[in-house]
Order: sequence, then C-alpha cells, then structure tokens
Amino acid sequence: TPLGVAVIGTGRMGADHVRRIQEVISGARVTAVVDVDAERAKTVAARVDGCAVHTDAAAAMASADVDAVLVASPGPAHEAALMAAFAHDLPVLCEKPLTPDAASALRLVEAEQTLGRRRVQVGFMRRYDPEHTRLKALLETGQLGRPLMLHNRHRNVASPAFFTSEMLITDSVAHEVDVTRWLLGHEITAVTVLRPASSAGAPEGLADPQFVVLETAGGALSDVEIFVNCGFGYQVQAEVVCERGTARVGDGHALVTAMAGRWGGSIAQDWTERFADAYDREIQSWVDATRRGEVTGPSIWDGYAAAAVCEAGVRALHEGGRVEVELVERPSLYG
Ligand code: NAD
Ligand code: ISE
Repeated sequence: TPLGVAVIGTGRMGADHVRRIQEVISGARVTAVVDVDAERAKTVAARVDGCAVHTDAAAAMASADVDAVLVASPGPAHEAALMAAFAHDLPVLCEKPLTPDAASALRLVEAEQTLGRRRVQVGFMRRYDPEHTRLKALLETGQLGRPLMLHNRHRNVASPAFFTSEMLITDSVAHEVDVTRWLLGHEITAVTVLRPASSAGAPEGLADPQFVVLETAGGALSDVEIFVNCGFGYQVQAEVVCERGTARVGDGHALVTAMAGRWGGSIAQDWTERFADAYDREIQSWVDATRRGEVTGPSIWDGYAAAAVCEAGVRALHEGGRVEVELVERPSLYG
C-alpha cells in the first residue's frame, strides 16, 4: 500500500510537493493537507481524491491513513510540527531551514535522541541535484586533490515581501551552508558577512546583495554571493578549487542555441524550475527509505549545524567582523 502523507503548509512549496507526490513519484499518496489558511488547504486538497483538510497539524497526524509527514510551513512553524510528529511517532521530511535559530534546532536534536533513532530528513535538496551529486562524486575520487576554496553564487529574481536582511542568511545562504559542509566534509567554524552597496532593485532597507565567508574545520574557505533581487534569473553556481584542478556546477549550459548572429540559452526563473529533478529525487528517496523503515538523507544534525552557522551569520551581519560558530558535541546517532 502507498505511504499516506500529510503535507503541512500548502503554499508554494507545499502545493508543489503535493503535485509531485500525486503525479511524479511512486509509492505514496497525499491523504491530508494542513494549513492555517483553510481556503488555501481546500484549494490544494480539491486536486487530490480523498484528501482530508485540516487547520491543525496534530489533528491530521492522529488520522489512521497518515503514515508520514512532509513539513512545508515557514521555518518558525517547523519546531511545533516536528514535535507533534515525534509525539505521533511519524517519519518526517522537513523543508529547510530546520528552524530559524540554533536553540530551537538543538531542542529537536535532543527530542530525536530521546526517541533513540532518526525520524527526520531535512529538505536540503541540492544533495539530490544531479550536477551536485556528480561534483560530490568527483571530489570523493581524490583526482583533484584536497579542496582549498569553494566559490558560491546564489541569485533569485526577486524576494517576497516578507523577506528580511536576516533571511538572506537563514533562508537562502542556509543552502550554501549545507552544500559547504556536505562537499567539503567539515563543520563550519566561523562566519563573516560583508555588505556591498545594496541594489536599487532591492526593496528599501533590504541588505541585498551580501557576501558571506565561511571558514571550515578542514581549513578550506567557502564564499557566497547572495543576491535575491538580481532581476534576471535564478542561478546557483558552485566552483571548488582544489590542489590539482577545479570543478564547477550551475553554468546552465544544458541547451545552447545559435540563431541570427547570436548564441545563448535561457536562465531558470525560480527554484521550482532549476531544482525540479532534485525535489523529485529527494521526495522519492524519502518515500522509498520510509517504506523500508529507514531514514536517510540530510539529518536533523545537518539542520542544527546549518541553523547554528546561520545564527552566527546573522550576528556577523549586524555586528560586523568574524563570528565563531558554537556547536554542541555531535551525538553518535548522527555518525
Ligand atoms: P509559503 O508562504 O508560500 O507557504 C507557507 C504556507 O504555510 C502558507 O500557506 C501558510 O499559510 C502556511 N502556514 C503558516 N504557518 C503554518 C502552520 N503553523 N501550520 C500549517 N501551515 C502554516 O512559503 P514557501 O515558499 O512554500 O516555503 C515553505 C517552506 O519551504 C519554508 O520552510 C521555506 O524555507 C521552504 N522552501 C524551500 C525551498 C527549497 O529550495 N528547498 C524553496 C522555497 C521554500
Ligand atoms: C527559498 O526559501 C529557497 O529555499 C530557495 O532555494 C532559495 O533560492 C531562496 O533564496 C529561498 O528564499
């Protein structure tokens, strides 16, 4: 029987995940949706046969046909949703960020440890992007030697109205924090945030772009240009500079055309387009693992480590200078 999934939060990501579970991947179906905005939940549920509508996550989780939970509400609502899922002993895929700050993320690490086994996969979907997985596999062969630097560019067309200067770090750079830890295989020890002049294309008062430098325990540096009102497209690029060569993803050269004296291609306009394959693989992998009784992929520890780095980043943004990251000792549950 297919895995019955409750999707919590039916906004942009939640609605896209409902479509994905129903139409793209195998082995699961959406049995309930939850949103504090009942109308929004109803609209999404209307596309799915037999899908229940709730405004309270715990009520959905108590239902017999809910076997697993996909959390796609905003970051500040994640802690309560995960605690409820733990109370109902349900496996979870939680969209990034795990939570917006280190203390709440640590409470979740502790709660999962009390359960004594992993229950949560965090939605750092770049780990499932075919370009990124090839880059990771290449680094693991050792052919390029030791990574010394990672250069990241992360550009969005425009930020939503609720976006703050802090969210460029907690919601956007959170991805590069995870990619840095995953590709380089070391924790991040310190963060510096530089503020170039803000773009006239950014909303008044938003510090956009920002330039973030992440130091790692292995000695490699990772820098991130985050620019969420670039206007022209959605771009995510990563270049690793190693002792014997470099490797880069995100050039977007999949289709190049030549016509009328010019050559070129198109640029994705948002993450749902650029990372469509990654989300499909991520959710399929979660469903497959869950049906086997396993939890794989980015862990709650990865979510906590990212939250701690982002919290240091927010302090660096406000205070200037270099801010060290403080992590608790890594529990054995997370390898
Ligand atoms: P959104 O604002 O479009 O949707 C959020 C929805 O959650 C809204 O419908 C809202 O009414 C609902 N909601 C708010 N509080 C709730 C609660 N307590 N219980 C149930 N529903 C609640 O936001 P979005 O862009 O879809 O983002 C949702 C999550 O997905 C965030 O964590 C965000 O960081 C993440 N996200 C991830 C990616 C990615 O690339 N992996 C991309 C975009 C967003
Ligand atoms: C959004 O929440 C995402 O996760 C996207 O992947 C990222 O590009 C964007 O900056 C975030 O706001």
